[in-house]
Amino acid sequence: MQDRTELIRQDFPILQRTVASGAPLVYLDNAASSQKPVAVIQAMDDYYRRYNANVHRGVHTLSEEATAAFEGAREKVARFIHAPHSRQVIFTRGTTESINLVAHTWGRANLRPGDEVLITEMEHHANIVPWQILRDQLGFTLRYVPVTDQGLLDLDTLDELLTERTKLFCFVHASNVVGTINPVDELVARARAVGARVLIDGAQSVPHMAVDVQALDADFFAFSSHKLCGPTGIGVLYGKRDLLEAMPPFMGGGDMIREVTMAGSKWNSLPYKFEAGTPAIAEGIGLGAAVDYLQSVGMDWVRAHEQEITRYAYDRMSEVEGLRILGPGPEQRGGLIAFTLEGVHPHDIAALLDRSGVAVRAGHHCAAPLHARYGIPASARASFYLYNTTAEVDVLVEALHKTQEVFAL
Ligand code: 7TS
Repeated sequence: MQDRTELIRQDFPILQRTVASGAPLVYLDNAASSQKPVAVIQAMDDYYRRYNANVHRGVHTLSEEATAAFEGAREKVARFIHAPHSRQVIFTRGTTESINLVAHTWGRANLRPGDEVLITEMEHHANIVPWQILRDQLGFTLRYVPVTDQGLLDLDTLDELLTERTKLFCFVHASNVVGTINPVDELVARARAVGARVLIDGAQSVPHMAVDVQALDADFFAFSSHKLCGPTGIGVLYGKRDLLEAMPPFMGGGDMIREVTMAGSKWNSLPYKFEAGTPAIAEGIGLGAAVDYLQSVGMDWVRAHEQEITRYAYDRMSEVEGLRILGPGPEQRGGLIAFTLEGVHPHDIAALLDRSGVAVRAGHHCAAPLHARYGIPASARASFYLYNTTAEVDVLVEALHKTQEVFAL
């Protein structure tokens, strides 16, 4: 496994650099954004150098080539997540926009006072705030599944929280703070039993494990390209076809219409109905290259590698005195560990780790309600990906010991 990782590391030029202190980069902030392999950088460079043009418009060679590459990327993404058809893959700016799209279109068309939307206490703000805004406008009720001390969803509460009033159940597949991989099958089955639709936030799952949106039976599924070795500025909303067909458009403009007169307009077919304006073309092509890259490595390998690193990190970090890990044991989590260190503010942890070349994130990770649930304002977080090694975990643990010594003085 170690040899394979060394080969993978060579695909990521940025991993060769040092940081301001002169230490080699140990990049453990993958839950915020991942690094990019040469294949992705080259695919985008190639588009700009050789066939840069707008898509879906021109009949000239460059536009046809750009359209073929952009739509080819959509096909790749569809196969990657096992969508029945690429027209169910809608390109957005990212997970945040995908969830807002569902709120603005499906939500507005289907939710009214007396209805309930159920989310959870472990959601990223992207899966909380759009529902709060819509609730304030439409007058439905927003409810939250509580999280246990161990960082699991408290499923005992579902009997009371999931009722025939629940129209939509939105939950994160893998948490960006406690790391928990939620029991999607059970959650979807419970939603189905009361006739609720399901939206799954896959921002932290699709980059790290094989995902089959049909097997999960998701009605809506959202994720971002930049966390899976692709560029920023593009992401995906997958939806069941009948739902997407019935939904009104999101934004109005070019590409999303079939016909426009001064009296009114008719909408284009899927996925274009939801893609107004010139899309992020280079980014779409880059995302396609990222999917190819991850598939060439194999998502089962990525998951197994991260499990090994996470188990190792969990054990080694547990040795550090005063260090408290948020969330469940390594078996129930994805490849990240958020933690606090007694007597040291998480921002100070991150700043001191940076001196040793270790990049981690500190803050509430856009999950303020979850931190409030644990009675802490912030945490530090190490998050792993396919190119990380156990040797890098050793650098992290060594730097954590140093941090503690600095603050013990
Ligand atoms: N949902 C989850 C579970 C996330 O982790 C994130 C980003 C998002 C939604 C939003 O994704 P975006 O691409 O639209 O911004 N999470 C993080 C994080 O944990 N640190 O930085 C970004």
